[in-house]
Amino acid sequence: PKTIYLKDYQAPEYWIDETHLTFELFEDHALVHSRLNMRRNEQGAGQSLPPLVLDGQLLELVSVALDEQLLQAGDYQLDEDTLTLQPAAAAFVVAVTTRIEPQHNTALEGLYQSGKMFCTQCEAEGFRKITYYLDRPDVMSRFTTTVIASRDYPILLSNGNPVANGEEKGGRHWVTWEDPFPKPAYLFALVAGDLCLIQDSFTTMSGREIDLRIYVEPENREQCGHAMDSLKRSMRWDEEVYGREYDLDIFMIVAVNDFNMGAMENKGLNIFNSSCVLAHPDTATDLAFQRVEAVVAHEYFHNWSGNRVTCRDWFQLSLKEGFTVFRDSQFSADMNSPTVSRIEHVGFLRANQFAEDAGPMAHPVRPDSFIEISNFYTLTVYEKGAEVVRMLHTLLGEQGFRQGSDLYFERHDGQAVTCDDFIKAMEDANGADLGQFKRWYSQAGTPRLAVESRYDAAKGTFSLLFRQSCPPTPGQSEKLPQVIPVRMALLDREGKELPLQFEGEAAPVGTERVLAVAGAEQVFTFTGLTEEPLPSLLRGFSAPVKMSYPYSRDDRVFLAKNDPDGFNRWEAGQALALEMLQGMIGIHQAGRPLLLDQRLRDVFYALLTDRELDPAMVAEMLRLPSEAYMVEVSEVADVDAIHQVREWVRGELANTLADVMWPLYRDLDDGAAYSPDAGSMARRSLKNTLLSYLMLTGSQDAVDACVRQYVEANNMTDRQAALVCLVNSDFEKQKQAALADFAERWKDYPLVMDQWFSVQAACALPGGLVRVEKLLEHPAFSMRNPNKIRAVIGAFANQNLVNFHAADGAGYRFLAERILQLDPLNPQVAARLLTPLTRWRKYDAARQELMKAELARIMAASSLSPDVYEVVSKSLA
Ligand code: HT7
Ligand code: ZN
Repeated sequence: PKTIYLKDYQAPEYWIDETHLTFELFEDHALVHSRLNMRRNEQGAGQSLPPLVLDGQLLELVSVALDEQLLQAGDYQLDEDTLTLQPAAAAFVVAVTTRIEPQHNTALEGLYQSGKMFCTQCEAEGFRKITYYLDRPDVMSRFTTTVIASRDYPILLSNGNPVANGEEKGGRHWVTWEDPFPKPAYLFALVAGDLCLIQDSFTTMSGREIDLRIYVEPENREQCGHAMDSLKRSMRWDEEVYGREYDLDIFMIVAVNDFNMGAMENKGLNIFNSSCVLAHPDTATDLAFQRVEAVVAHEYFHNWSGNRVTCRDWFQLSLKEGFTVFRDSQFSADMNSPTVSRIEHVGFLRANQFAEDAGPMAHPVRPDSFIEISNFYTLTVYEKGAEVVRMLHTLLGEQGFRQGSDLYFERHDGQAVTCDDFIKAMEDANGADLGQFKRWYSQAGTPRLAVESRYDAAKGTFSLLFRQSCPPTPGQSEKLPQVIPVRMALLDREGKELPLQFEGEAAPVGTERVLAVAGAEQVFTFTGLTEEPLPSLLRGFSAPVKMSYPYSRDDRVFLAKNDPDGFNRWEAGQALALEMLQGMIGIHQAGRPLLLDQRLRDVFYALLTDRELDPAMVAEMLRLPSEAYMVEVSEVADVDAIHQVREWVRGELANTLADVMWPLYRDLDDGAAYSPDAGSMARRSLKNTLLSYLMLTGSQDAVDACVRQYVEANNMTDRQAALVCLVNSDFEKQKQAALADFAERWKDYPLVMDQWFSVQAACALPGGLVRVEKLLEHPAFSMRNPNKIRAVIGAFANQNLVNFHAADGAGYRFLAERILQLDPLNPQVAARLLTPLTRWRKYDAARQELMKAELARIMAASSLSPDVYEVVSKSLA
């Protein structure tokens, strides 16, 4: 496979002003007729006309015509990936007919069938599997699309507005759609099916009435209310916070069951994985409700950050994805608790993106090269990219950032641009120099920020010394200093924020500031301090770095109880727990008995007995650092020790605090009618965190409460939480009864069965692999459905660390076999499943050998997809 480099980017030789498509859909194939009004790119004018090289893959070419002349075989060249013609004039029309087989498209890229529905997924390079085209994001065209199908498919959709429809002979009908906004092919969409419609409307800030439509399979009709509500709130929020108004007359969402990712922002016709649309209290957990809200918002926000202003090339992917993730995280923070929402994001980033940044697939937010672009829809591009935009927001301030985004949208509306263009708009709107800041786009790896302090009592000064570095990553051995915004405060002995005055300043300015650390070493000195303060650093995780400061355990306890910044209270509690757990892992490995430092118990006691605190915050603070995060921060991760010590600490906390946990659990388990509001979600979150601790006591009272909660729950959050506790317990009878009941109750609900699968696949009790192999044989499991693959194989390999990393290597072998089985069917999903094997350097020598052997076995297989080849070859390099 060929590597593609950012440095080789060249503007296209031709533009496509208009794209006219006609799809004839049949039961065993589809015919796609395209008519492209093309024009030479003036940049190259003067020289002779270059050949026109159209992208196309897995297509059967039926006919090709140039300016209405049907071409013969010798008039064009056809190879596996391209169709080459020689135009005779600077403006011309190409007409192509291709034959494709959506029914056999298991890769779910291009036009495919999901159940009885036809749908498309064109990002990044799926359009070339539909017809020959200039399939690159900088070629933007106005699309007109006609879909012709049998009456068995009453709903025929594409981008834009419907402009005509009619009947054909033989029970067939057609609809024509016109999209007035030029767009790249990756935003093209088509849907045909027997779908039911949920309709609503939205009045924009300028008074236009937008027709909102959600199409789902009829049995899901009752599960769309939350998505519709989220959509309306997203539309209003984007107007209020970014001044962005929706531009077409219709906005459509379609839910499909077979989808490689979460959703897709096709212009005016978003296609969603049904897991990101459907939500009903009986079938979806609070977490699923929040995900629906976030994904609906994310796809909607793309209408501006991605569609109106798009990417010049795929190296710029974070231009739209990083910015849009930042926008959706701002929205989620505004809709929910901002602190809890940030805690969840940061927890996810640190456990997962940091691991990617430290592994063989590490790459900059704007990668320099790739083999298969689908492999670069990564946590680095999305999540770290969003952190980069967040840092801009922190450095420029709310108003400055808004001025920058206004300028960006105004300047580049209708264009395909680069990350540099985004930064330039931010610079120009603020008179700022972001030259050094741009290194965040080009340097991979997670920077380290070591902080020390010096207090000079005589002078009343307190200095913070910052030292930054960044470890080498593949292809980048040396790194230059980056601009690291550190939001901070100084606290007195009561935890009060002190006024902040830099040396040289006439008077203090506020009690919280952002320090822009730009040098490899940099000192900031504050004056007017009559006692040594305790710094509260990197508040809200103001930069995606690994920061260290020599806090004592008592400092951490103090901060966990007293920091006025909620995020840093959580952070101090996590750091305290992590430090203790790491110490205990060493003790456990040495075979010595474990003992719990009472300071952690004291922090927990304070949280459990202060009824003034936000229950969602308490739930977050009662959660110990995840196993995945503990692996990430380990030099050599001993997954068995991590699991055993962490569970032992959880058990100790449960046993010694059961007396205060029980009354709180009972208060929260008040039998109240279900409500989806944030307060009720927070109470459920704390209640279920407590239940999981109480179950660790192994008492009859606990299992009785758990079974009762399972049986009496009036919502899926409580029912699923109880199921998780039972599945992870030794109460065999109650466990089997709950699993059987759940499967029987929800056997006709694929998304609920996904939960049933993943709860079991993630269960850390011994025998995990045998259980997972049995799940693969369950009639509801299918290797053709990405959600099922993620629910069973993904949950096992990513969440069930002790079983996946079993010392005999059986977990690794199992995963490698599944990847080899899946690769010919769905390369994108197969490549994603590889992630846990790519992390082999984290483990002991014996496991490293076993993991590498499985990677080598995959590498040796014949005809690997470029997707899997790229990940495996880079992992072994
Ligand atoms: N922009 C969308 C990306 C996407 C995708 C990429 C590769 C393969 C399948 C895909 N489905 C969706 C989703 C988003 O970020 O909004
Ligand atoms: Zn996106």
